[in-house]
Amino acid sequence: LLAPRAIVAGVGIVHLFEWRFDDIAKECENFLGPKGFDGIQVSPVAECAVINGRPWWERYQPFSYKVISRSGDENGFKDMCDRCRKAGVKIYVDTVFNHMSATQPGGTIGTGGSSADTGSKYYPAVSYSNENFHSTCSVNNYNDASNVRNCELVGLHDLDQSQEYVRGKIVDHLNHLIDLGAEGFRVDAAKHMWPSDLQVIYSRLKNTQSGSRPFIYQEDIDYGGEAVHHEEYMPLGHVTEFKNGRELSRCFRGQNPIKWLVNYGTGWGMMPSDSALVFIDNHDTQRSDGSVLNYKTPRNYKMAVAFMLGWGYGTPKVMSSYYFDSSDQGPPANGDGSLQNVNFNSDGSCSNRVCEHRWTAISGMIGFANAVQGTSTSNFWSNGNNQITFCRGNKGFLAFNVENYDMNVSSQTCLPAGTYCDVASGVKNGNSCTGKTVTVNNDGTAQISVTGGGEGFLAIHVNSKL
Ligand code: LM2
Ligand code: CA
Repeated sequence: LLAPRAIVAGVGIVHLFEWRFDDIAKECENFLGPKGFDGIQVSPVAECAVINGRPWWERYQPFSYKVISRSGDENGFKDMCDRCRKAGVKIYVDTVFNHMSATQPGGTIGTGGSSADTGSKYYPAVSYSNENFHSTCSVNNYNDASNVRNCELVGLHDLDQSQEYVRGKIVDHLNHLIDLGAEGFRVDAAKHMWPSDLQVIYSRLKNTQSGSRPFIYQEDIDYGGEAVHHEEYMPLGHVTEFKNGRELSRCFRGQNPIKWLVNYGTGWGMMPSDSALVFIDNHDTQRSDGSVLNYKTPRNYKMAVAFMLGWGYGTPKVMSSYYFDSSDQGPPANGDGSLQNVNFNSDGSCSNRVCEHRWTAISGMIGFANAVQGTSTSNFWSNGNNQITFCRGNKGFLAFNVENYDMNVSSQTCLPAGTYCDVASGVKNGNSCTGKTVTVNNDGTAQISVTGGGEGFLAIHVNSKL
């Protein structure tokens, strides 16, 4: 008999954007579990419209609540949930229930073969018909909450969640995903639904297989100045904090001195840490928002992600992308339109995807975030401008250099004496480091150098000690 594998409570969600379920299951076993990731955001799993050119965004146009998409079917979903759970990794599903599809050309079918008369808002495979939707109008006035919530977002037929019938269909779908093994949900377009309706829907959800309430994070883009506020959603679950990506991108592009990070979080007008779901870029902003960093400027990007994972504000989510040149470009696909399996190089990087989550500096910071769980930030030091260092309890130490000159300082690391591997530049491998080493003296100080040629930051922690 095999002993049951311990469920490791990890830190950090990774969005495996447009991955197949079979690849995700393997990634849990081979990489995410061992590295200490908490969970995965999977792309919408419900049947959606098959749209010409197979853009990624067809998945935000549901045709039914059958679990069948280019990622796989219901059996594949369940198998993935089971295998990831055994590896200590949770599955969070991106769920789309603000709307169904927009009006599509006649003859368009869903990824599971279902048909719909989209022009008359008739989706027999759910089944929804015209009376279950708000009457047609366009979301075009963000100063008016009723317009935002009762009209169509970019032409997507807007469901009326105040109807008991509609609530029932949504609840059944989410509970079915829980039965199959989902541990939580990203709620797409939460801003476009009434919090009072969401509250009813969430309250009817089952506990998950791990015996807890589903982890819910609601997508609300709120930079301030609009009618809908994230405070309305905070009592219901976590809420996306979009300011995080913009602010940290400014900092790590050298547009705002990083000395100001001393009170990063609520001190910067962001929501309370225990409500905030934070990320640098997501699948939308990496394409559409030039004010956020993405994989295309890797050095700055890694610094921003590292700060997010190392500082301890909010629940962090890491993006894992495919390469794109234009915003509509779909994921790597085979000639028949099916999603390509993810392939790997001998160094562990992906060959047909970006896979930011496998970058040494980023997976290393997942290890850091696990090691420093439960500690607070202390000993913040800056050079008065663009170099900072700080401790996380006596578990971890971080240094960032955004100056265009080298950083060479003697720092208090708050760590026990010894030799540590820098997880920005390498990993601990037996009793040596593949990257830089740092020697901590008996008084906790160490000589820290962060130079132009490297990653722009340095991170050591108790589990990277030789
Ligand atoms: C979201 N969060 O609230 C998703 O993060 C975002 O990716 C979704 O938009 C959006 N809400 C709706 O679920 C994406 C994509 C849009 C795309 C929609 C629907 O960003 O560009 O809209 O999915 O597939 C596309 C066309 C748009 C057209 C619409 C309807 O780009 O021009 O509008 O389909 O045909 C006429
Ligand atoms: Ca709505």
